[in-house]
Amino acid sequence: MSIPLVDRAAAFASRTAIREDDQKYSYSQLLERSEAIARHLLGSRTDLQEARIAFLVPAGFDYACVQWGIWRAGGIAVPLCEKHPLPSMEYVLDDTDAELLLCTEAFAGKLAPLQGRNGLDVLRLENLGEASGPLPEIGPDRRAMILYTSGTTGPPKGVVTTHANITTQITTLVSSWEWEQEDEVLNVLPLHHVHGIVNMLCCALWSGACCRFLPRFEPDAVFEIFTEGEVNVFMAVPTIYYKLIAHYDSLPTSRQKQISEQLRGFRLMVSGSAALPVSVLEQWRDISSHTLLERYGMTEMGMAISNPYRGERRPGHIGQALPGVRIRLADENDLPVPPGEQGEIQVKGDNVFSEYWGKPEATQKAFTSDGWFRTGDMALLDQGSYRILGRNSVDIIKSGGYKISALEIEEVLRTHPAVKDCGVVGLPNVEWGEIIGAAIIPDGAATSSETLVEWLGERLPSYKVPRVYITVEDLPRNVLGKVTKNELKSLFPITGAA
Ligand code: MLC
Ligand code: AMP
Repeated sequence: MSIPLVDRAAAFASRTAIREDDQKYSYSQLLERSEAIARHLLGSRTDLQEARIAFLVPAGFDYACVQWGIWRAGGIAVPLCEKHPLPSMEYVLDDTDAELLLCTEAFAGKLAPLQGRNGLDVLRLENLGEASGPLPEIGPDRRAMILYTSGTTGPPKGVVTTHANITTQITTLVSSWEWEQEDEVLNVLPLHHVHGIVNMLCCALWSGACCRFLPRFEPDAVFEIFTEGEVNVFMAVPTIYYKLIAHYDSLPTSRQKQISEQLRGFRLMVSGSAALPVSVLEQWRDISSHTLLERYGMTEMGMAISNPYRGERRPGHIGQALPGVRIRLADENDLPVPPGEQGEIQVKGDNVFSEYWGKPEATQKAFTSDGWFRTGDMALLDQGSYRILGRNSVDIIKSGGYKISALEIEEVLRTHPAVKDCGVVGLPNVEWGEIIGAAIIPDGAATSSETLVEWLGERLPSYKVPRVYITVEDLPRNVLGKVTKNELKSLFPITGAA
């Protein structure tokens, strides 16, 4: 047994797999380089036996080679995010007990303090030596990847997916969205989440298509690439479409016409990871002549529900269950709700993850006694199409497509010497989905929001740093003493609600 995604690549040998800057890399190069990395990782071992290998490399050819190299050596790939400060990376490295952190020269300085931490080796990709020997056989149940996601309790949890899970997640999308060899997808998303990794990179590579990268999202650069005329597939979070629309509106009419003409020829444009405002869908339709295909997914299961590739895409709806994915709406007792009533989306299928790394209790709680995965998202089946109504926890925030735990931010904030207590909430915002707000009860003199932003930025990824601050004498609470978050939200100024 081996890894289907890798095995298929030989059939596409001379085709371009990855484009980055002005460089094109073929499937043969990807196979060769990932094999060399796998051999080096193995050294004198015959199989990494699910050792956790963390890596921080730019999105592009190196990323794909390292991911495949780890898989081919039998390890578990743990991608880190360059936007994360060291404490966030340390958390992941400690939690996974990673034996090695692979990085490129660009990140070596930042990561140097981690050398030797709990026996961790930090190694530069450029310094990998030559090695030889056979690669291990990898079965479908082998754990392949750990991605971190925020939950309602405690710090982020590592979502473990096996090769079988990932293969199912890929093949479902490849067939449903009719991926083709001739496709070229532009990938501007971070590569520590499924949207960028599975939906774009892996689906493109499965199909013999090309995945093109931009070092970071920048609207002008995206339009520049669009009008070169080679990209024909685009997928992004709603915030990115919002930003592209805002930029388009600022361009001269002649340039707008050029962009719109090019976009009309695209095969597919997808939005997901957060609710797509109907206003954004409509404005993008005016610009591109495309009705965005909105789909719904989660780190724990890849994509589960999607509007059709062919057929009516209903604005404000996420569509139908993808093939092979079973969906039900359930009440608080995990019983299916009567038709037409709202309930929690629960999911079964080979796409669903196997466990939270090292957290058997959290894993158990995530599933019902009869094996359905509890997503925590509330929905309604409305004339054959699911519509998301919200989440069953007010403490989960989605901002810019990132899932963020209010409780995690509160815990960090409370360690600031000038913060006696605090409450963190997500405030509706048409650009970001939600924008993070923090209500602070100061301990003595109030600290400026700039100081708090800077202080938090050293401890949390920037997308988890609250952008709006208010000072309060007390937090609204119910009779049990629990902070009433909806009431707390109403204390904030309006910040661009949809
Ligand atoms: C950044 N900024 C924010 C912010 N993030 N402001 C409010 N809320 C936020 N969440 C501000 C910064 O402070 C900065 O302000 C300015 O925006 C630019 O910051 P940046 O970091 O350079 O932002 P940018 O690169 O433009 O990022 C926007 C983005 C990014 C949309 C590209 O958020 C992103 O990549 N999101 C995608 C996340 C993702 O892949 N999610 C999928 C999860 S998987 P200033 O004032 O300093 O200029 C999943 C399952 C599924 O959900 O279904 O797919
Ligand atoms: P993550 O944990 O980052 O994978 O985020 C998964 C969450 O993103 C889901 O539980 C939903 O709350 C949200 N999500 C993904 N796609 C959509 C969508 N199309 N509409 C609304 N919410 C979405």
